[in-house]
Amino acid sequence: MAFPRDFLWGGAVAAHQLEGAYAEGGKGLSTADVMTGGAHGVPRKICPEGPVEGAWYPNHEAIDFYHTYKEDIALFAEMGFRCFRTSINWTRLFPEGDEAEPNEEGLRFYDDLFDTLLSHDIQPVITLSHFEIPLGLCTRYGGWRNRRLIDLFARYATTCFERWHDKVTYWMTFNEIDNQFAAQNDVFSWTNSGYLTSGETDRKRTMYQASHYELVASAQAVAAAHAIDPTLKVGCMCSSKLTYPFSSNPDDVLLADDENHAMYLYTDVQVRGTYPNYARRLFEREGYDLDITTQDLSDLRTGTVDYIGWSYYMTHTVKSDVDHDISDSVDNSSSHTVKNPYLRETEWEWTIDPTGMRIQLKRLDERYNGIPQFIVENGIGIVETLDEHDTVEDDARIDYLRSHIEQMRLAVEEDGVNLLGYTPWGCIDLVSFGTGELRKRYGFIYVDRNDDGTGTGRRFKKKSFDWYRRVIASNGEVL
Ligand code: BGP
Repeated sequence: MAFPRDFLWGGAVAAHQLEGAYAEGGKGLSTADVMTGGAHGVPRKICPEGPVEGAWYPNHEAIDFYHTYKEDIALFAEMGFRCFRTSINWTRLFPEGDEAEPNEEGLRFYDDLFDTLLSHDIQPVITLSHFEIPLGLCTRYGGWRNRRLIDLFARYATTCFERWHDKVTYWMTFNEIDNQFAAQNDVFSWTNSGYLTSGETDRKRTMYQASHYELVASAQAVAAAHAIDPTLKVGCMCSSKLTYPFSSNPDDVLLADDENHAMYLYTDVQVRGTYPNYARRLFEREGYDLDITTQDLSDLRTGTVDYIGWSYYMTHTVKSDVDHDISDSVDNSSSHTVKNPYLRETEWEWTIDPTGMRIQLKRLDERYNGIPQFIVENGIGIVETLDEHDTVEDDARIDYLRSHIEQMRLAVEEDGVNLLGYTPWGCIDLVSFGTGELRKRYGFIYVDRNDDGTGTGRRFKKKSFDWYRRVIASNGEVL
């Protein structure tokens, strides 16, 4: 038997991508609520002054999970989910981000959500900040470039641990903390940092400063969780950026090695509790002169994580004699990126590379002496419509997930990797983060809702629904 008996099969979502009800229950505005929909290659844009009349904000209603969660969770239970990863909308608890006391109505929503999950024997797996922060913290303090956010996050995190430590065992602090630097242009800044780049002169320094404050905040949260309840498991969450050399040319190999630091810098700090030498040298060389105190370094040492949560969608390939101009890029891709001739791609040009998942599992296992890992996102976005039988024959999704689960099994069985669980992304169709569209679908459950606002909101089981149910029922034996 490859997977442990208690392996956490489930699915993953993020609050602002499915809850909707963006202004209900005393909720304040978050950065995600003022981010326009992108679509067709147009970058999404943050409107710091608040939602603009006529602009398209897909997550304002999303799939209305705020009102439908009981029915949706019943469907997850039918698939046999053992866990469900979602995030807490920080602004349901602290509408502006810096209130002294949390909003009771927001707390009650999550009380009920977690109780509903537990009544179906589904463990909540909770991310505290998934690519959003209260807009107030962004406009008043400049988001994570301000040290003040460490304390404000600590208050939010402590509120959550105190309230739910007996309902939630597995926590993550920041979603994809290594995805800090999205905006190369001056249009917006996305991900978890919540600072606006407009007028920014030294964006990379700001990025490392903001991520340092987040790393300290994360470490303090880990320590606080353990003090409140030593049985809590708090992980980091990174986006796998596995990068291959294009050839055996040592220059390509060396380059790929360095590019892999884009993720490992963050796991190194959070697992080992100290900045690696290559990061220190980078800061010195670039003259970043970051605000890093002795107390910060001690906090990092104390608050090391219990496991590594990570997302896996694709791999990258780099070539040393290629150097594209990426000044307009809105993601954090490398200027040395080339196509990998061995890999197919999705409609969004994301490579499909199941073996890469096993390679990354092995690397993290070797780098961090067998630390527990949790694959908390994986999946394929596809444009889909309901057929005449009110279903979607999503064989491409089944193939994608099957091939990844096979590699995961090999990593556990052959390589001895300590894997806690697997939660495919977007287990129910939701708003895509990158494009802001509903048409990029990931779910086992189809939601009848379209980007132009039409649709009944009804839920339909895709072909993959039954397939995944059998996977879980057989503990990964029947694929
Ligand atoms: C990850 C994010 C998720 C999710 C996923 C898929 O980076 O953590 O929030 O959105 O990517 O990406 P997209 O929605 O752009 O297809």
